[in-house]
Amino acid sequence: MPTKRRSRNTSSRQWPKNLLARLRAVRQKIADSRADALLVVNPVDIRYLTDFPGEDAWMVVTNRTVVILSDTRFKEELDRDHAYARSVMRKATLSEEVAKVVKGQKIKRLAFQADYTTVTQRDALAKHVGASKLRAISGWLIKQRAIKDDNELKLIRKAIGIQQKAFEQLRSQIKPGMTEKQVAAQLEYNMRCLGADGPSFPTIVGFGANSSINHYLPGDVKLKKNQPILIDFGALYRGYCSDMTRVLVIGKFQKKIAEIYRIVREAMAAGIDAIKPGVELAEIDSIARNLIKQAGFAKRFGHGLGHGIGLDIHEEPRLGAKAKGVLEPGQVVTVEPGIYLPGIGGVRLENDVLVTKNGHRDLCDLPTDLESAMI
Ligand SMILES: [Mn+2]
Repeated sequence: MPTKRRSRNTSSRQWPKNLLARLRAVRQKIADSRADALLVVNPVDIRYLTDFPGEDAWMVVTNRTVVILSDTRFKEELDRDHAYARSVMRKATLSEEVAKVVKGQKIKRLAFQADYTTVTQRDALAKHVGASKLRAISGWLIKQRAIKDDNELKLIRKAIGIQQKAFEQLRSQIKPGMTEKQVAAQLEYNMRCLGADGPSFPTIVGFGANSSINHYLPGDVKLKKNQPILIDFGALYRGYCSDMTRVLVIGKFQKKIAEIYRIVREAMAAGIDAIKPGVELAEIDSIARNLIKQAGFAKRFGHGLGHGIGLDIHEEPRLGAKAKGVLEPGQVVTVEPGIYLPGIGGVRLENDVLVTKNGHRDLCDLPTDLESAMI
């Protein structure tokens, strides 16, 4: 069923306001760097600037125009939903089509995204556009995308809403004898039924000792009572990701798991409490990490405390010991401390937190107390 927004955009040649603000910021960057245009090759960035989610597309942004280089598979969608951008159904290779735009728009300096352009693509661009016209740039959109606008926040909140509802449903569906794969499938099914476009990444479900493996792939083992069940998952909603981790048990946690659960919960709360604009990213990590260190588990928490979420499941800013910079209003970050005991099990808890003007807002509100973890 077409959404409200779609029908409003039908055949509209007016740029949606929220996209126009994003485009202006990019154009400022282009002007500041004394280029005439930016070639966008990262599909996520194309979506960010135009709302067009299609694959195999490149895009050229100049001061006056935006040209999406796509192909006929996407023509109907582009004409119907994204008529505010110029689209070209390409006949030649992408770099040859870029060369045509460069010529047509009299572009002398074309900035391109060094972080997403392969060496082969750069060589082809050099051949067709001319090496002297190319300027490699890095980081522009990553930095811009770290600060979410109201429209993005709405979509992230929607993804989080689906994620949480799906998890609540799962609590009553999860039964001894189910496999990790079945639990993951049920959760992803719940999210889809609640309106998600899919999971924001492949769902992690680990039973028992498997819960200590950070990026575990669900397997065929069957759930037993009193085993920790680590579930790390998220919903994708119109391109935007949510991310959450909880640990459940049918019955009771063994003593060691209950012990690390309490420590991780405290570390998570301390990390979230510390979030406000101007605080060093590394400081947030160390506040949470110190609690785990003091409890004697420093070596059992190997990864960073968190990361930004948005159109990518992992994006800027990173909350880690080596992260540079400070938190800024509009960023949405995960806070996800963990303690992993090989052969025994692991606990990680993760919420998504918005940096506000004066502090933060925890966008996740499912409980984390030990009693709520027991089914
Ligand atoms: Mn995460």
